[in-house]
Amino acid sequence: MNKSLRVELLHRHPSNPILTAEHWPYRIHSVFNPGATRLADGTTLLLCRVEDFRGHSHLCAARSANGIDDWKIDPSPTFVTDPLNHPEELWGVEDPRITFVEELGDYMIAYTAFGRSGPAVAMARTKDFVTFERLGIVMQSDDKDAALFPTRFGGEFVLIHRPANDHTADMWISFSPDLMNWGGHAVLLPARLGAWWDANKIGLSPPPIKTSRGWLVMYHGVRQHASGSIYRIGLALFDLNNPAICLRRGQSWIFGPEKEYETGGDVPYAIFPCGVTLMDDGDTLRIYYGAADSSICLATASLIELLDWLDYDGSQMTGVSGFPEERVILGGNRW
Ligand code: BMA
Repeated sequence: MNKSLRVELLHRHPSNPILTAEHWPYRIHSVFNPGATRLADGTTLLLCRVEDFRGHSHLCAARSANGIDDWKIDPSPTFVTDPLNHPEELWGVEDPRITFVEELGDYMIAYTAFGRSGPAVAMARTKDFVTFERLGIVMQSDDKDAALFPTRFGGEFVLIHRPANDHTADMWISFSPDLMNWGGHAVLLPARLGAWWDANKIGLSPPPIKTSRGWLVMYHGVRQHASGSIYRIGLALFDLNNPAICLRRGQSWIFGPEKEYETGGDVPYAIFPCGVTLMDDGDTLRIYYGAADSSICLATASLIELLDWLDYDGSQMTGVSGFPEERVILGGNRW
């Protein structure tokens, strides 16, 4: 394919990877999949997944005035596992997604707690990324890739998450009056089938982004092939007032592993964004992603361009994401 004909929606920062194990003030194996937010003073905070030499992960905060370099990294782990009180964290805490909930005055962190029963979705709240209050498991295993919406809908908090079984991993939506009791579970966005880039296994990437046209959701699709898997990123748009309704879903992926730091590392061909920030121009997104489970990288995108692209490449959805139709038309099993 003529590379000049390719649509480049996400632009890699020239100084990628922006954070690696070498930057860390203490001894670690790798750093990847950071949650991101901008603090009240404009500082970018990354809550990074850090893997130690046991293979267990904890979270560590890195702060930067410009969100690109000169990171001030906490001198010791910021959010460590607490397996005595929270056995679900026995083997680590992973992949945080941060949502500031104005009503609570807190940053809510949805993360993967990895314990004997498998990965589960847990939540914690903080005001300062120094002290944290755990809410514990909110979705039992096997579940991950979760983030909270910043506002309630119809009086309820809303969570996107990704329960999985041996055959399928679709994105789900759930509702809660108090962040503890969850119900109204429904498939939000199903994995496609067959040859699609997002067949069989998908999951939320960063938390949903509010736009004038709806909630823009970046998600990862995992394509299995003979020598492993390829993680790629796609887009979908959900109704502003009812985020259970999918308005459009992109057909093509918009970002995939290409650079050496994405195709080589502990888990080659894995790109995994968990954090996004919006710049003061109201249009530029900074997407922070883990590359090959080995480093942290940055890509920028224009919100307007992403929405325009969805108009062009996306299919209009009716009901629940075209899921039943595809199952009937394409036939076959989901695995
Ligand atoms: C996913 C998650 C991510 C990880 C990716 C690639 O299932 O566990 O944390 O980056 O696999 O290994």
